[in-house]
Amino acid sequence: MEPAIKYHLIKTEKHTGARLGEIETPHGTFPTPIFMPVGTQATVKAMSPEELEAIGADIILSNTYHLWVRPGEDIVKEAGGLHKFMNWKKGILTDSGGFQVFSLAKLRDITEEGVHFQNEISGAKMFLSPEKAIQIENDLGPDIMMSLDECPPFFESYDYVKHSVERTSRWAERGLKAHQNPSWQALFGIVQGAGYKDLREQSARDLVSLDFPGYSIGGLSVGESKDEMNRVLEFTTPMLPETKPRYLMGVGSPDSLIDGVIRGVDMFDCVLPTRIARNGTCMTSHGRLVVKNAKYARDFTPIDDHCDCYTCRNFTRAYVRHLMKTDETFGLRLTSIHNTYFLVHLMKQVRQAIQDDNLLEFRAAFFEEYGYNQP
Ligand code: PRF
Ligand code: ZN
Repeated sequence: MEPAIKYHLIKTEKHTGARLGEIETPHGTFPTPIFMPVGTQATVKAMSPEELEAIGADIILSNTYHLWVRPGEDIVKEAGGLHKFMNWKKGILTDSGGFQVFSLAKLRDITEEGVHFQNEISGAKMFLSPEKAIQIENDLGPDIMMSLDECPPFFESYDYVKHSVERTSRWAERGLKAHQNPSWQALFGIVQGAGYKDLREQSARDLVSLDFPGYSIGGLSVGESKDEMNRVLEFTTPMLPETKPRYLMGVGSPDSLIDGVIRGVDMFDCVLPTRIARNGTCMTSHGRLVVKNAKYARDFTPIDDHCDCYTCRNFTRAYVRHLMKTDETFGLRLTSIHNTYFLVHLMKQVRQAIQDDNLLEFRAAFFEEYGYNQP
């Protein structure tokens, strides 16, 4: 059987582990490394699919957990799947729901069978098992789906993380068995293990032996330092097959994207650009800009003079500030479009730098201009 997705490694950058590649999916082929905007509720907040496509987004992330709770995967299935339901014609990846249950539900109980928790909206008792997560994802119909995993706190004890990793491996195997559509939906396994090298190794070994079409790296950007994250990535990516894509979950600050790519990561997602956009914070080539600040009241220049997005081509800081100050929804659209464009465009520049074998120079110049400390 042909796999649902195909990864082609085009080249590895000369001085780093950065990979230029391509992923073929049933909804188009996209270049890697790539940033995936987050559309939790089957919408990337404040943006239409047409706007997303104009920005250059090729694949978005959505959430099993949220769509299971509302409107229910049966309704999405009846609509003809998530692509039809939301009218998005390019790639979709869904997270499995485990991480959302762990971060959102107050009352929860993890057992070998799965996770019991209370729905925050209705108060109803719910149960998510590895098989249930797969059934929901099969019904939603994304191109790429995730196994149910447990994401333990980064500084959890070795013993706890060891048992957790072993259970996540068993859950991955159960999910693989339950998967009904391997010919058109690619199921990824998720490597866990917190900061413990041997546990990351055990997790990677277990999952690689199950031969997933791609591997996610979970359990990072959960409160540890950037140095810690880079240290873990540095030893984890070499444990994964060169022939499959690697996806670092929930990471999207510009510095972490670049540092992840340098360590061999191919895919990223994060709510960061859209979330901060809605409170008026813009990412620019010169660092973060809080557009609501009084100093922009009479600033008739674009948010970012280096940016070619719809917002920067057509509107000024003064105007966007006014919209944000008056709670106009158009303001949210303009800042969301700009920030999403910024990260999608950053990854385009990163791919060019890999092509040109000058990613470290690109990093140094970008960090300098953005105001990050080096190295
Ligand atoms: N597991 C899953 N989703 C996630 C994570 C994880 O570890 C993270 C951690 N950064 C974000 N989203 N399933
Ligand atoms: Zn812009």
